[in-house]
Amino acid sequence: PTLLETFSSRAQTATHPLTAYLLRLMDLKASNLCLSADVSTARELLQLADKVGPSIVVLKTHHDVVSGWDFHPHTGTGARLAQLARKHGFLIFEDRKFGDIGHTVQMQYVGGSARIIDWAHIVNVNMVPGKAAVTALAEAEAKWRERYQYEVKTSVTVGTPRSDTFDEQPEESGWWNTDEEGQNREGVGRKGSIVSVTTLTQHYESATSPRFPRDETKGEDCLYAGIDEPPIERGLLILAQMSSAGNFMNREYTQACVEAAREHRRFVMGFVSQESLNSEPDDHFIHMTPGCQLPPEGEEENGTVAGDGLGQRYNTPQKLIGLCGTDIVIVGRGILKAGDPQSEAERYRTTAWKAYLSRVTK
Ligand code: S5P
Repeated sequence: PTLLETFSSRAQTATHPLTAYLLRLMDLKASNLCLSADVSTARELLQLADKVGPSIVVLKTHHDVVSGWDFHPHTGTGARLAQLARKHGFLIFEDRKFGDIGHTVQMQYVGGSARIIDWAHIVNVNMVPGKAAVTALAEAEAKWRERYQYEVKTSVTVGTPRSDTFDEQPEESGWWNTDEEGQNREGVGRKGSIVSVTTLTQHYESATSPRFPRDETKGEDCLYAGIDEPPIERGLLILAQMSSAGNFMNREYTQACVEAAREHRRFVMGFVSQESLNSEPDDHFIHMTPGCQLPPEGEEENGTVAGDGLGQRYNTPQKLIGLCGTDIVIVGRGILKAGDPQSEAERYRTTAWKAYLSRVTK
């Protein structure tokens, strides 16, 4: 698309279903703001997400800087974030910057305590190890989705469930592979017990698992009833350019990122970059841009704001959205350090949205 094309029109042509969804959401909420929720406790994170939720379309996390992160798959921090995401209408972007060989990044994406894929709609990759990291993540997502769909659809009963409430599950409960009729399906219950897949599905539906979202989004506690749940497809952003001074991502490297994205259009939503990288007619990528701040209220804007003394450089939404042609600004400390983050987020939302409007009506 050209820089003049509106988000709602791009939603029609986007290749990735989650990108199409996000563009519709942006149009609906009049927001192209992503909050980088870099706070240090899970409590702060959840409070912040609830307060700032109405102003944003994406909430970016670094789950590994948060103390007290609860890893429970259905009631933990990820699941609760997913619930807030449905309530306010935003997507969760775990800024994990995967940067290892394919096999390792697959494990980091779907496994471990964090099980990132279960609660994060979007993740990103640092493509330094090569394109295989992108292929590997795409493969892991496809497998995960297949299993998700299988779990939702299947209704085979084997054995009896141990307990009706997840919250009461004892320490040793978790995910186990069941055998016999339940062949190689994952189950939840006391180690070794066989759990019915039907019951599992019901469990999920009654819990707040992001993998089995409740219908409540369409209910009254959803502020954005005009939009359905996001599609189950997960999305990847390739880190193609960085905001920090002296980074090593040169033109050639950025171009390799664009090529990798083109090779995986059904999984790669776009880029974390400092400018628009769409150049061919088939490029329908979305661009999210960190290193963004506004000058203090009342002060004149000239495109840049002083850095943080640790290499971070800042440009204004007007410059990034209006001139460089990116789509979503990612703002952390600009909002977090304000006396009232909620109203500061609104100030960023309106400024970034104005920059978008003036770009498409040029
Ligand atoms: O090039 C980049 C890419 C990223 S994802 N530069 C960045 O600053 N980021 C992230 O954006 C960074 O990890 C941090 O979470 C956020 C910027 O935060 P701020 O407080 O400087 O706005």
